[in-house]
Amino acid sequence: GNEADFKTPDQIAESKCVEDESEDEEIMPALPANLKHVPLVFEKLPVHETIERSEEFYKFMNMRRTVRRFSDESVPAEVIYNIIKTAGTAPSGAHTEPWTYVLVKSLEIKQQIRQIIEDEEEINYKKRMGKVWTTDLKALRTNWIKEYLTEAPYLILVFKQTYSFRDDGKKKLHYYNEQSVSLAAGMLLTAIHYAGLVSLTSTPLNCGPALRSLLGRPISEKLSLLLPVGYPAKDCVVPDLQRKPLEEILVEF
Ligand code: IYR
Repeated sequence: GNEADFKTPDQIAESKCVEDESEDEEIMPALPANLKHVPLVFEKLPVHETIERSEEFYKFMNMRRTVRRFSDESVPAEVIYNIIKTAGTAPSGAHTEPWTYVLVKSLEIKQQIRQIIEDEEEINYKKRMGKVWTTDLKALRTNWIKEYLTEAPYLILVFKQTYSFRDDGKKKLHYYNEQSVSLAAGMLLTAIHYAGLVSLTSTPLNCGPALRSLLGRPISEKLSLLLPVGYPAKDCVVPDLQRKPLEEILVEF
């Protein structure tokens, strides 16, 4: 995610202005203009229940930890499908749903992914990241050896669709695709945790194009995240990190 690919709808409209005006054809909306609006399905909770739920959910979410050592114990595929369906409920710009989840269960593909990532990460750690970055990371005890890429029963690769094509072959713009995919990834992590599984939010540096080709994804898609999903290894440890208290993350007026 960089600032450079962030454009407001106005900026996108402006950059397309010239071609749109010269083409004297009718603009087809991405969603039907006569799309029906239906009553919201909403159940109002008693306020005490809202308070209880918010507190319980916070306590539950505060137990989520990033895990780097996985067991090879299998997980039913339907669990992963439900998790990915949950991610698919995220809001998106103009309901473009700009995400593709590539699910890898095949050991052979996992090994190829691991090879690509370890080769790049070795260069990252030794050359690209630099002294400050590697020093900042020391406490997390990470390195370029990524056993989880072949140990975890599943890898989910989250691709951000920067655009797609409509049925009529015209390019479909994916507004706010960066934010939409990030929101969906948060819901994915939440669903993984709620299902009783663990994950690691990895962002393999410099591996996007090679992984995209390996998995046969189009050029319009960029790799956002790679998440191993499964159970933690028996002797798994996590760094004893503390989260910022509310006072440090909240500013109220
Ligand atoms: N991508 C590398 C390095 C890394 C970077 C950050 I920032 C982390 O929070 C953790 C790791 C890796 O996966 O090892």
